[in-house]
Amino acid sequence: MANDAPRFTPYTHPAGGWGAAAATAKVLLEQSVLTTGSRALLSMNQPGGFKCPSCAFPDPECRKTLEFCENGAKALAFEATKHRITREFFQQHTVTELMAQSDYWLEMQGRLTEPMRYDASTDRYVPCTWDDAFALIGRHLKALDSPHQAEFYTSGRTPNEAAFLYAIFVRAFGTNNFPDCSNMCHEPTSRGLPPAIGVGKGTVVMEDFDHAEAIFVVGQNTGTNSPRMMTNLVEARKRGVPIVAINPMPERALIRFTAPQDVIQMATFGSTEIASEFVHVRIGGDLALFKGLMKVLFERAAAGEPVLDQEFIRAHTTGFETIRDETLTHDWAEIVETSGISEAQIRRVAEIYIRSRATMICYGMGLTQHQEGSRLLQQVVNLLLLCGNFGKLGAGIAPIRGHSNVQGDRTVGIDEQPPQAYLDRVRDVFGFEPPRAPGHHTVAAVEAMARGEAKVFVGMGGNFVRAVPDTERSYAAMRQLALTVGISTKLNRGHLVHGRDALILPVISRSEIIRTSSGEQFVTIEDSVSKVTASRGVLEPASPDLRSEVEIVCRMAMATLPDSRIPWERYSQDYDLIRDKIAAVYPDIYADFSERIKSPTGFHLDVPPRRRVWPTENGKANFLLFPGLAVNAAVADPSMLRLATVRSHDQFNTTIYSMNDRYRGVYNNRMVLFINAEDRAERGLSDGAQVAVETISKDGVTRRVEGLTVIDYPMPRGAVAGYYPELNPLLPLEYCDRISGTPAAKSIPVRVVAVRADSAVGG
Ligand SMILES: Nc1nc2c(c(=O)[nH]1)N[C@H]1C(S)=C(S)[C@@H](COP(=O)(O)OP(=O)(O)OC[C@H]3O[C@@H](n4cnc5c(=O)[nH]c(N)nc54)[C@H](O)[C@@H]3O)O[C@H]1N2
Ligand SMILES: Nc1nc2c(c(=O)[nH]1)N[C@H]1C(S)=C(S)[C@@H](COP(=O)(O)OP(=O)(O)OC[C@H]3O[C@@H](n4cnc5c(=O)[nH]c(N)nc54)[C@H](O)[C@@H]3O)O[C@H]1N2
Ligand SMILES: [Mo]
Repeated sequence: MANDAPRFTPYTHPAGGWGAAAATAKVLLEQSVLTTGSRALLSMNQPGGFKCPSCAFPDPECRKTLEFCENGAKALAFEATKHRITREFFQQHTVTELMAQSDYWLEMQGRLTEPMRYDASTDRYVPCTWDDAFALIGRHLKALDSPHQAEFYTSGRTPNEAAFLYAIFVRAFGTNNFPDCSNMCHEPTSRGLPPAIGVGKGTVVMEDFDHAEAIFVVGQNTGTNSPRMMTNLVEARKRGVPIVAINPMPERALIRFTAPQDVIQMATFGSTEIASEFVHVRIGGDLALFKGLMKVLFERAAAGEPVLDQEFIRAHTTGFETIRDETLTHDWAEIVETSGISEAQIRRVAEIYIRSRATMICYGMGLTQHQEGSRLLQQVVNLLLLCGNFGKLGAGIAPIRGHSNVQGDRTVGIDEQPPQAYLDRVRDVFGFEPPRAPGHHTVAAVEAMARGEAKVFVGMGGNFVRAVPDTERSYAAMRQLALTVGISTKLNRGHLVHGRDALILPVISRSEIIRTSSGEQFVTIEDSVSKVTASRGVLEPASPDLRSEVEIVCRMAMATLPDSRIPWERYSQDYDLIRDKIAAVYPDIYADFSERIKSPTGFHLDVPPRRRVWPTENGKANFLLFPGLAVNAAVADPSMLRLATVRSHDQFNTTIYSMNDRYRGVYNNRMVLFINAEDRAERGLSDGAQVAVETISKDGVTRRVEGLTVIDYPMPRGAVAGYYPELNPLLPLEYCDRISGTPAAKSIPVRVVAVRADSAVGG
């Protein structure tokens, strides 16, 4: 499917409902998996079955219904597809030819079936044995001058057992170079929250949704990216709980949503109004909004109203006066101008917050992907602390994670800045001295490749080159490498932008059975609310020549570290042995892992702030000052617009399921730019005009994407949006949050350039 002329038809139905049911059936049919797929769906997220490979939203503790959503079903259908990529496929297409195909086309070719090695003489991937593949990896890694010349990427589908051993292997090899997808995603959560509350994770569990008296959903497109959370929001609305949605895009599902499993509501075409307040914030305007809310609280407290939880603040926190005094320096005009929200609405939202005795704040990429994402999240904590919204039922902070095991991978060691205590445990348990210096995160890894320092890239899942910023520079950097290894289920761009040597290693997916000499194995994952559950695939592997991620890690280790005393071979056969080692390295949270995982509904890892215990340096929860109202550097250019790169309803990150974005009313084409009609008219453009977009930056590099169609959309003034990954060429590598290294993908300063004579150039 190519990009045809885009069609824009506003979606007037509630999100979810029959539209979602129809879309689910259609995709199962298209991937020819109606029977296997439907059978597998019955096991998805059920005790004894496998965890949905899509998002990290938790399962309900006691819901009896089928537990999947339209997009989970899509993820499964595309994983369980009947289509296969064979050696004949690679024989028919050179890599250069494949490079000319779209991401969508590559995905549609189906599952990878056997290991392949790049052959430069024919520009083709050719079959190779697993033994040869591991030998090649071992040879390259052993030939490096320093272990720091290798980068070991992880994407968040990799289960705990594989990630834990990968972390041990790479540290035994000698580096902490662990770029991972989290570095582009919730890293501000992992780095920003610890100084404030002592943990870099969310503090809520599923049960809290049933007790919250107000729920904030900030910078998250729930209906598309965490659809199962919609059930919680619908239930909360039915209890009369106010929901405050804060977003520059009026996302359909946050306005009206019908739960596809709610049969009565579907039969009567009813729907639930979701947001009681939709706050149409400007891109990056959240800081000003939060300060406005806090200002209302401080003003009313000063007037004698009991709006703050003084006792909690006294007993548990530090820094209150500092943030109060700074907040009060901002006047309303400044707050309203920066946030784009009227004082009246800010006061209304503050009223909701004040009345609620238990508030949850959920957030996604709309808050993390800014230049000061980490410090912005600390302001969310400030707001929660003011009313004691930690350590009580229904309250807390809820980062809604992306990949299904991205949180778990970090917990078990995928961390370029590992805590020294973890390294000590690794030394004691495994008997080697791990490297102590911090390694590379994603942006640093690309920089090391570009400088020619990094030589080897191993990708445990994911699609690194497509996910990272600055596409052109990143492609060039990858192409300089000596070896690239893609450990994957599906063909993607990452296999085509490769090093001098390159391998594609196909893996058994989440929904498939893993058999070893010790019998069928299961793996575990940790969801967004720190709950660990077992995942056991039910389908036959897509090909007999696939290997599990655990086995691939073990065999890379054996090929690279022949003298290692770690029993890699035994781990690859018996995953209980790996879980015993996880328990040994993390006695505080994973004690008795093998026993506890027998519970069909899993178990929660301890999150101390839930008990009002703060593992910070001073043992307190800390109000942290972030002066001013700006989360992104100012740009002195009157033509500047802020661009947010977002997901459509029909994609999973770099995997494109179709060219449509149903809830936003866009069909046939992803090369669109959502723009406010006034911003558009001011630039002399007509609705539907063809434009190019250019990044405004001082580094002398021209970053430009052509072939975009402008679409009038209810965006705030000065804000535009378009799709990731097509717009990644516009995002400069250095344009990231300093604390976490997370690229500021939601706030790229751009200008729009008309490309047709009939529409004048806008600045
Ligand atoms: N079906 C599906 N599910 C997924 C994924 C997928 O691609 N497809 N990806 C998974 C992954 S890895 C992740 S991280 C999550 C991502 O899930 P989301 O966090 O929902 O990700 P995005 O689509 O990037 O969009 C975030 C939202 O932020 C808003 N936004 C943009 N700028 C701002 C701002 O300045 N302030 C505020 N308040 N909002 C802003 C956008 O309008 C958009 O609604 O979903 C996970 N689940
Ligand atoms: N501009 C911009 N850039 C962004 C973002 C944005 O919002 N805007 N979002 C960022 C975010 S939040 C994230 S998380 C990253 C995502 O970055 P990645 O996680 O690197 O990308 P994905 O598209 O999720 O990776 C898809 C590939 O994973 C492989 N795969 C699928 N399932 C499995 C499995 O079970 N095992 C293994 N080994 N491989 C598997 C398949 O081969 C598939 O092609 O992108 C980031 N980049
Ligand atoms: Mo993500």
